Amino acid sequence: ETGYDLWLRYRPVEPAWQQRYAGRVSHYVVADRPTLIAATDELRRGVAGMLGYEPVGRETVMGDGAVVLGTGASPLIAPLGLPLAKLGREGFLIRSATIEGRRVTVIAGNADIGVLYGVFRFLKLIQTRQPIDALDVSDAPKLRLRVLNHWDNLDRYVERGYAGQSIWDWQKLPGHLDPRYTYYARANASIGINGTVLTNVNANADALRPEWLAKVKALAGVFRPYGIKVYLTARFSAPIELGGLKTADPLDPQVAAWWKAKVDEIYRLIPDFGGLLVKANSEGQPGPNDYKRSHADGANMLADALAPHGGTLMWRAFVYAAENPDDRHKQAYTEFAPLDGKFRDNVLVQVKNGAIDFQPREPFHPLFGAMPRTPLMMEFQITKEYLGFATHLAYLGTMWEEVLQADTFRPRKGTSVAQVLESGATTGMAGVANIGSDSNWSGSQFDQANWYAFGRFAWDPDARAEPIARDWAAMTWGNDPAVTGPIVGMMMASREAVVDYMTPLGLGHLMATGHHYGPGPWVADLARPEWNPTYYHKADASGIGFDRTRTGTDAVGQYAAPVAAQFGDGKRVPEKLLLWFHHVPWGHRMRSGRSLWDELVTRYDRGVAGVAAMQADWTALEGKVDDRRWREVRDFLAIQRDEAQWWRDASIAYFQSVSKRPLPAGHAAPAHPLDWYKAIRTPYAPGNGK
Ligand code: BDP
Repeated sequence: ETGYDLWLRYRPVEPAWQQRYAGRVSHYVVADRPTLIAATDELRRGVAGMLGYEPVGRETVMGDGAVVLGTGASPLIAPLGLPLAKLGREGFLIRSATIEGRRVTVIAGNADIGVLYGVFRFLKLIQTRQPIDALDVSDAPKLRLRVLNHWDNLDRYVERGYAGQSIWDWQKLPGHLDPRYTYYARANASIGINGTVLTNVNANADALRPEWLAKVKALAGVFRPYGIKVYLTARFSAPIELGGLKTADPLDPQVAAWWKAKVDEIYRLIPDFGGLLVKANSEGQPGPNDYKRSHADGANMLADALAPHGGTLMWRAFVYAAENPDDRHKQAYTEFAPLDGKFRDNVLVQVKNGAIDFQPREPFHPLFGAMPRTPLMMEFQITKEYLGFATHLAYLGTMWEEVLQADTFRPRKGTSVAQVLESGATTGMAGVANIGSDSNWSGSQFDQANWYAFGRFAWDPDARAEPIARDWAAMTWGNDPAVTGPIVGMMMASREAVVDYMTPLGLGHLMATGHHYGPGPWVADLARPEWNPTYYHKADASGIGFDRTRTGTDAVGQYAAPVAAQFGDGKRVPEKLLLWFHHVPWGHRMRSGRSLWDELVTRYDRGVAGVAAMQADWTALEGKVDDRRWREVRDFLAIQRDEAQWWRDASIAYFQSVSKRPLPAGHAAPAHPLDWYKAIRTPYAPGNGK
């Protein structure tokens, strides 16, 4: 196995289960609309793989074991009076029922897409060996937009992508539709993803040219039956670059007219086009600020062009400016919070989970809860830009759960980030994709779990990481508890291990220049202060950490008062965020009784030990999982082990040069002097392609 099959492997079930399941899926009742055809195709494929025979399609119920698929309006389902109303357009219901005296399983939705989602859930029950004899399952997504953001350039280079080239083979589109596109759509539909932004947020206006739109239209055609809409990124200066205008000022009527015409053109080609995503005035991208207009001015102009077509505008809040001397943590909030209520109804402001940039651990972004009159959507990064790329095993489910369950205290105690996302008319979650043309899709077997988990959290932000890991492990590695048990254990501990060996105790952004891979806590020579690791850790002879308390930059002041009080109090702040918010003396007594310095060293070692433990668990699985995937994971864990040690040694060597403290007893000195680590030029590591 290469991993290409993802979690849709559909391998044969054990004989005892085969007997239990087979009687329940003897045939299915046919349907002829595209999404229902996709649903029945999937049912056939899944049953053929797992139960060893192809169920046939019939016009009506022919006997026990029929699977009846359709909407509440279908003649066989309507008389059952199923409670579909509250499930919305994408929800579904799976119920064991009797039709014409026969025992059947009904998979119903209000729309065809619900039926497709229901089929995937039904198959998952078999994949995870649940009984299917007396089913009454209903579910509906809690968020409306569940989208992948591909940071894919038109030349197929994927920014921060570690899984090969972009899967969009633009050169062969629209003439050739790679079967991989359909597989991609199936995989996404299986976890409820219903949108895909095809192009990089660092946008190229060319994507909006007619010849590219023809390619986009072809992809949209493949994805449509699977309930997936396509979106594009809009380069704010496109009216100049493509339209020959002198300005891209959002308040200039000619500019607005250009965008309106462009959007109309897109919808003529793709009537169900999803909308646009914009990165503006951020890291060199053009935007409304270039014309002294606000982000709301820019967003609303584009939103107005999309509104007549039902399109959505996603506008990113990831901004920090070179000219702004303020703590980078504060800049997005400072710029966006005052714009609350100023955006059109079809705008979603897309906010990263933390205020800096996808670090292994960040506190939740203070904008969540701070813009009650503006729909906010979450942006998670599935691709592991700051967590060791594809080779390091880090299951992100635990990180996302931590953020989603954080209490914003806005408007009151008990309002989690998840609840903020779920409130409001338009809701959504975006995930920066980790998908590429590698045979395993995501660059590593375990990174598939992050794609999978993203879909599950977008469907239900209140989901929990562990059951998701269990489902993924069973579907991806088989149902033997002796295999899934250790795998889930590895996954659940993995991200904390990365935090420990890279950025423990609330540190962040400590990587060397040019990539976001190896350690470089000493780097202090980059043009913009906030690009330097020293800006983030502020280690000096007196201590380490970024003072964001009231007497520091007062970033804590952007949180609700009780959160600010907790984060701002050195005694109450969770230790895992201590150095994010406080500059702390090296000798500070930690909860463990150790000094901060000793604790820091202990954490680094704990991280390395965590990787060693994963290696041991994986070694014990040899022969229990297929050889090729087993070896790939083994190799990657060995790389991760070496690099965890590198992070640990380089970081300790550097911080010791500042703290001037001895290592605590039992903790080995770095293998080399500091200069040795400083001299390392990270071997090829993909950057941002700029
Ligand atoms: C950073 C990446 C950069 C992205 C940027 C963004 O390093 O490549 O363009 O975020 O989100 O994490 O816009």
